[in-house]
Amino acid sequence: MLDIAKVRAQFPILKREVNGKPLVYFDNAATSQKPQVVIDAIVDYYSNYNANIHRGVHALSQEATDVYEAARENVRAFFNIPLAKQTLFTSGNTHSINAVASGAHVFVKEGDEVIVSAVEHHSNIVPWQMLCERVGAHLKVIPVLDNGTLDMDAYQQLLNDKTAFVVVNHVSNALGVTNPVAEIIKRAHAVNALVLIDGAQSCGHMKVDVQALDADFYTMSGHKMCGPTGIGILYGKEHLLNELPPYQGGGEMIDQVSFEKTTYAGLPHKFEAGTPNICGGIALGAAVDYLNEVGMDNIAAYEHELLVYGTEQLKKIDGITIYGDVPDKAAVISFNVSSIHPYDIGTIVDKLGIAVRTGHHCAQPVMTRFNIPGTVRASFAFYNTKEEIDVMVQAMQRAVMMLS
Ligand code: C6P
Repeated sequence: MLDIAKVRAQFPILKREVNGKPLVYFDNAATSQKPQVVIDAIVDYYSNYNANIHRGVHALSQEATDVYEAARENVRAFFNIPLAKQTLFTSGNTHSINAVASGAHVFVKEGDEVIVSAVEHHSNIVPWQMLCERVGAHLKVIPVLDNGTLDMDAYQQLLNDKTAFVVVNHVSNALGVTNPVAEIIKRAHAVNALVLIDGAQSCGHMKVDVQALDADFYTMSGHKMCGPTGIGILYGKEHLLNELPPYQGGGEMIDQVSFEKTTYAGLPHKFEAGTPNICGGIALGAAVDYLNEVGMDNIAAYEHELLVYGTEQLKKIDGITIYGDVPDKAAVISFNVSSIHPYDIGTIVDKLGIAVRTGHHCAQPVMTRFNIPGTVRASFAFYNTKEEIDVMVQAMQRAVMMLS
């Protein structure tokens, strides 16, 4: 059970007003808010032990290195990643996916097939399209059914001995639907294909165990799980990370450099060229500690309660269409009302202090599939309340009245 008043008190931003109204922040799928402990970790690093890591023998450098590596260990345990060296720090989910796709010519050859789903974010489409163009492979798409779930029969039909990679998000950011990733992985492995799961919308909202899923690669963004922007995680199976060429060359990722030949460092450094986002890594470690303290099961259960309540209340609005209204989903509600443009609704509710996202959510193929320009998207977090949902629904009703 969550003590919501206590939880909310830990997020300073929730006390502010927007346009003269108490902030109702329902844009958590874009980025989560940050608890005081994460803000404190950032201030503490820059105030007390700012130094570059893995480089200096001096005390500050060692202190920063220790805290940074302890943060990596926190993140490792949070996702049940076997080893710290498989827990790679990146700048975010987009970077993590690109790091795999840019070197994936070692796994995907000319004539091979890469399967993506129709509900992917652009960052889990475009890098794979680029790979396919580079190596002469073919991109195949798992279609989405009218209810927002993936067509698993069609997926089965797509799989064959040319399938080299399958890339799917755990939770769709455009619809909120949770995809059956364990089953997707199992079927892909049956044809010896590798699988990358984009965890941008699952991380921080549900318990994720990369080993139980048997994912080959799993990607996340720190800013979606109470951490800062500019930090993310790439998990990969050890033998695959060893095979994957480095994404960037530079300091820290090398073993020996000469003009004749350079050899690379081992994991995780091979993929961490240059001075990393030290503060971001440390703050993500603090975010993970915080989420553990609140409890991922508590978070998932409470957010589901918000989803059920929010869906019920929004359905009272005449002319509403919710996309992806299925039981197995995260606390994300994507909808339109009659033929009103989502942007117009978003603009009016913003005047009432309510932050929702409108538009295509960087998932244009989803919008094309449903023949819409975009949606209004309300996405909840564990620091939101049913009272805030009531405020949003009233505001939506007012906006619809004004725009009808
Ligand atoms: N979706 C949203 O409002 P980055 O920007 O690298 O942190 O994450 C990219 C990304 C990849 N996959 C999925 C499923 C995502 O939801 C996102 C980010 C935000 O929906 C910003 S566009």
